[in-house]
Amino acid sequence: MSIWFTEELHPYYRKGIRIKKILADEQTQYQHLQFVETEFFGNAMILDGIIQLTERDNMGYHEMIVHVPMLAVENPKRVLIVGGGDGGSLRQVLRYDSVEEVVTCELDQRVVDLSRQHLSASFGDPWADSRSQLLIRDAFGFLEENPGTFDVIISDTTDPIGMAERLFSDEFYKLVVRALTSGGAAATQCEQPFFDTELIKTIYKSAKQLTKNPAYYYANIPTYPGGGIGFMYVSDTPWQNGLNKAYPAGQNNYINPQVHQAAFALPEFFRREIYE
Ligand code: SPD
Repeated sequence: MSIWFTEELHPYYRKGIRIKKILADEQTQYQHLQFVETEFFGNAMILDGIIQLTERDNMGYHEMIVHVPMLAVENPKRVLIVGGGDGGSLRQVLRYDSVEEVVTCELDQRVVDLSRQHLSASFGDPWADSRSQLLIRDAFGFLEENPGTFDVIISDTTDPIGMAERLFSDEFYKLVVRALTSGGAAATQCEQPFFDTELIKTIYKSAKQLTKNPAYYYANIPTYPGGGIGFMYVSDTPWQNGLNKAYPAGQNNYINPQVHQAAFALPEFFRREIYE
């Protein structure tokens, strides 16, 4: 079998990848969850028709959403991942020897179960690490119950549609900042400069009211709309604190010192929209 999977996140833009095999296809309590084997990108996870990750290009996403805040903070010990049920962010966080505890707050147990089955060749089994704790619950309540607790928070979410829309709200950012320790840092999945300018602008405004040094940065990921995605760094600690720090043990496939710095350089139309 060889078929094209076409994603239409936006009504004016489509992209496609060629698929070899459907590995899993089920309606969970929350969403339509699919795993497919692709021609070029390895296995991929698709939620409600939107590609969440592929084995071949997820490194740009997971290394950037994790290492930028982790390197900025001195010896991060307690980390919270909001979403992230595929385990890609968890795997990167666990590379740090300073980390004592990582809590992942994921709503859908099936995302974790099927990711363990279909992504293990790339991710291993980060859930088996004794420092990792999985909570199957909504992150809002957990954030409310844990002020001043986490050195790093990573919001590794789907797009702002349906139940995930709240994870892009001012209310959510307030809770995230409140749950950070002093000097702690968060990084959030923050969409695409061309397609989501207004949303990103609004989120930057919230982040600016809540912290001293928020900044937007970007990574290239061919299977996402527009070929990439951005992140909001949210902290009083400048992101530049993470430059020239030693990377944790293990191999990086995307981030290096030059990419780390350059990720914060924004195209002029977008820089103006966000920062002026
Ligand atoms: N438009 C696709 C956005 C996907 C963001 N979620 C990625 C999850 C990877 N852990």
